[in-house]
Amino acid sequence: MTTPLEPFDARVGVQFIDPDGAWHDNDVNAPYRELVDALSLDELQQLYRDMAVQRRLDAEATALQRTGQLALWVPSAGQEGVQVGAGRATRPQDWVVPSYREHVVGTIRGVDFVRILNMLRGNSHGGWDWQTTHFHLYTLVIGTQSLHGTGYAQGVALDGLVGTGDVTRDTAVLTFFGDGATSEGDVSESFVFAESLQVPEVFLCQNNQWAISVPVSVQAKTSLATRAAGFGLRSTLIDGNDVLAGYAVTRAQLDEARAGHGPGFIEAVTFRAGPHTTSDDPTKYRTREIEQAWALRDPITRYATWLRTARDVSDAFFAKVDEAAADEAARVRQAVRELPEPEPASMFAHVYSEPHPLVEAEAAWLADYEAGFADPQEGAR
Ligand SMILES: Cc1ncc(C[n+]2csc(CCOP(=O)(O)OP(=O)(O)O)c2C)c(N)n1
Ligand SMILES: [Mg+2]
Repeated sequence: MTTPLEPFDARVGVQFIDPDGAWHDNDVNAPYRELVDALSLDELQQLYRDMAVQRRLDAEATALQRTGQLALWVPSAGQEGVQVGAGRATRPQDWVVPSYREHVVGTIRGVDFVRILNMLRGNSHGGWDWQTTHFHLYTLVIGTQSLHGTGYAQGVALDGLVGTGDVTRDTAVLTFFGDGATSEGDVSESFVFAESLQVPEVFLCQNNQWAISVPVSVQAKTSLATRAAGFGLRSTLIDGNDVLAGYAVTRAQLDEARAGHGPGFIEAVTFRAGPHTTSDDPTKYRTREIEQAWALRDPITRYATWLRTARDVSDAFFAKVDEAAADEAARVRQAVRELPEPEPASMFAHVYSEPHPLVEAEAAWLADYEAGFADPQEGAR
């Protein structure tokens, strides 16, 4: 049972707010300071609201899975800092290519959380409108979305949507994956293509310390940010549990990509506080001591402390957020229970855009099989 326990080293990575909620200025975060200073109090509070509501929804979704309403839940508790920061750093025209854990990025982009749970209930292979939200569908095949993101970013560049100087037009692709995914060939290939073609893409690696039961210390002997720099990517290490570092660095990296300065990489050091999924039992491979050490670095508590002490945010604000989170959880609970059952044949729709003989044969087999359960008396009544 091994995993790094060292505190985040703010001498090499970007961190504004430390685990105690204290603010830091130094040479490493100085280039991003202006972006943080530009945030209004409303925007700062929105970052908190996003994180706190998602934490509540995470608990709700776990309960829904445990009561048989979902087939599976993929928790994101502990990772809200970088996810919210990065989601809020995108511009409307940008495209997000997620893996399967970036639920709050989806809701920030306008996806109803219920649509995500509809998929995890087993009702759909996807089920949200990625074209209007610019939040692509989840992929469970580790690392493959990295290549999709690079191809998409190449298309964006071919469409002339890079480096025009128009902030409402210039577009970047933000691609998410985990620490474990960096060991996949697809991710290395996407780095090579992105760098050689200079596509407008930012790779955001959430190093949550684990690839299911395998600690990152097994996958890499240098930091992942160092490895990415070896591919020539503009690479930045950040404290992924500091929402302001997540926001400012992603914003700066996306700005560079949109301006036509090629791809970038962010390693966000964070921690998956819960299990890999509801099918996993982390007590089998990590100690309570590790979980407690990381709980002290939680992204939400440190940010709340900073908002209270540095921005005089009052108890009333936090109480209102708790209320809003409980209301949203209640809405989601009811909506999930009321989701209509899909037609079995719908699983064959959208596999290919054109009719496909193999899919047609499988659909016909299922129809025949289902017909075998028909009540022979039914026609006679
Ligand atoms: C190609 C492939 N290999 C193996 C798996 C099984 N698998 C599912 S999640 C996972 C670990 C991924 O870890 P990481 O990339 O760190 O992302 P995290 O789940 O920690 O967010 C593995 C190996 C898979 N889904 N796809
Ligand atoms: Mg991981």
